[in-house]
Amino acid sequence: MRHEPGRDALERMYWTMRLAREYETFMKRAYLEGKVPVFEMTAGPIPGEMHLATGQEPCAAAVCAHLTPKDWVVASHRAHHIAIAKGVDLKRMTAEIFGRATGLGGGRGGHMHLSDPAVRFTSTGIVGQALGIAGGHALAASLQRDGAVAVGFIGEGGANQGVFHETLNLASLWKLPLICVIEDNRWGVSVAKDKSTAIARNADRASAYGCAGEFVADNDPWAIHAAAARAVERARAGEGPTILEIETVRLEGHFVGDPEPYVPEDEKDRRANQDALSIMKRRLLTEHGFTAEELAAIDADAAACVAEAERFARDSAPAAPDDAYAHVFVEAA
Ligand SMILES: Cc1ncc(C[n+]2csc(CCOP(=O)(O)OP(=O)(O)O)c2C)c(N)n1
Ligand SMILES: [Mg+2]
Repeated sequence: MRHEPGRDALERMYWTMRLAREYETFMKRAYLEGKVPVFEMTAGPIPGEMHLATGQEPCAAAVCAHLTPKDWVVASHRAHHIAIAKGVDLKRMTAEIFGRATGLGGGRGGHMHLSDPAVRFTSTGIVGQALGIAGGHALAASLQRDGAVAVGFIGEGGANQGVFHETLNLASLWKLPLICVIEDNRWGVSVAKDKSTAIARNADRASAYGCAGEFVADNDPWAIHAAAARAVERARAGEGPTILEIETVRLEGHFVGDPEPYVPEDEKDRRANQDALSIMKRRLLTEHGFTAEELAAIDADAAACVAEAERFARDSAPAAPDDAYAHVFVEAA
């Protein structure tokens, strides 16, 4: 397995990151429809909360670059970039978020309950729980000896949940093919990591479980790609789990509509220069021989995919209220 991404892998990673960014730009616009000037959570085409992963795209694109269709991915409440990187059907995902009958879950779950069994992707709004579910997939893969690995994506806040300890303890004991990706964006809603977490690096917790731990600084797609390659290799070789802690940046608020009064001004200023997508684009042009035309074609392709998904969702019928109890109760015999 290549630790240094070749041209095709770089193109694929850029495409994935670009698609995720394009998608979330659209999502923010659509979510705010009907909600401005007065923010009202139930107004407009998308009800409920909306969490964007703008800025965190490399975590998903560079990790999922190593996965095959048989591998499992579980994401948290900030799931769009990960769903896209695992190949979830964009049209049906958008319809789900819009509450349409053509959605992945018939429009019942919405943005925080995205699930696409066809590509072995699911998500949960319960903080930290993605790791527990991924641990279950890893146990199944281990028992079935099918060579699959499971990746659970959580935030640094999720790493302080009990499920983190329980899952990593057993996964390490049983040498399960599990990768725990921690997207460390420094914030759990408005709580800074240094106010919630006793140690600086969550990857250091690996020593408590006897598993591997890797820390990747600066949201760097190349470094994430290399560390993820090692983690997947270990998992497939039966060497057990890896905690892969990635220092990333949340460029938007915790949810759309969060004015972030708690983020220091100098951090907001710094963020302006920490956009991994712009940095990657610059590096592809200056260090990797990509042309501006090539990247513009990828950008246009991503925009077209998003436009198609938006059209599909808006043209679909809403989930029927009469259908609300389907899949919830069974008839008693
Ligand atoms: C068990 C649980 N507790 C609290 C919440 C409410 N909540 C949603 S997101 C969040 C913060 C999560 O922070 P982090 O894990 O760092 O992820 P991030 O939002 O930064 O991606 C909280 C407390 C929840 N969804 N589940
Ligand atoms: Mg966080």
